[in-house]
Amino acid sequence: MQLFELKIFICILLKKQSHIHLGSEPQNLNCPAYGGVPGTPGHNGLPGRDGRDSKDEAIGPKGEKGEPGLLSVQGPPGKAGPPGPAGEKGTFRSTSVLESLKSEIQQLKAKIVMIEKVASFSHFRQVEQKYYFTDGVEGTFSQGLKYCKGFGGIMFLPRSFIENKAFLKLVVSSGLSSKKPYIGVSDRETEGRFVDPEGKQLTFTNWGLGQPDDYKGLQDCGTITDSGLWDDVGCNGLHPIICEIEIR
Ligand SMILES: [Ca+2]
Repeated sequence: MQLFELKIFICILLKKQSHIHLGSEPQNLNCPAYGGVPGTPGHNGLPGRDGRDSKDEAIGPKGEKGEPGLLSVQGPPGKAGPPGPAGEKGTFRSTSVLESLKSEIQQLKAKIVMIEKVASFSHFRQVEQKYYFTDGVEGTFSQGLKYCKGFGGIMFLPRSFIENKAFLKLVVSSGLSSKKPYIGVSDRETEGRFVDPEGKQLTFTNWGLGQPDDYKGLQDCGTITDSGLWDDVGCNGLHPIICEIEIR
């Protein structure tokens, strides 16, 4: 052992003895040292403080988008906006429906009035929308036309076999069949050309055999016999008047 190494050994020995026997901190003995083998690297230290206080003001990258907030949390209402432009004029559909209903009610009331009027006669019969009625009054053909018109109807005129049959039943049931009631046909305007009360050509006829014969040139108005067949007679004779009215 060389002298330098011996000094080091003695110095270290003194340090240990001082620590063991005296229990005191090792004395500051300046032992000579020499370069030895490098030790193993120490552990990493604790993380440093956050960088808020750093003078480095560099801004970090933008964070991820957060979760949406609670829907139930509603902010206070905003200020009222300016009034919008005026809307288009409405269709008033409810008004038109109401007017339609009023019109239907008026029509129903009118029908009821007419039916009550027909029912007030001593004899009446209904075929579909047509009502035939009479109270047995007798008159001339012209009086009959006026009479029926006064009730809003016309002198009865069968326009089909069904109507002719229904009319005959009314005539029989009212006890008027033997008196040959007038029907609304005549050829007063043009001989041989029988027309209805409105002057229109007939679409249905039920003349008896050999009729109309215009007997002695004095028969221009139609009647119905108790067999349901038609016969032309004089227009000034008195015969039962039967009217018809169509109620839709
Ligand atoms: Ca005749």
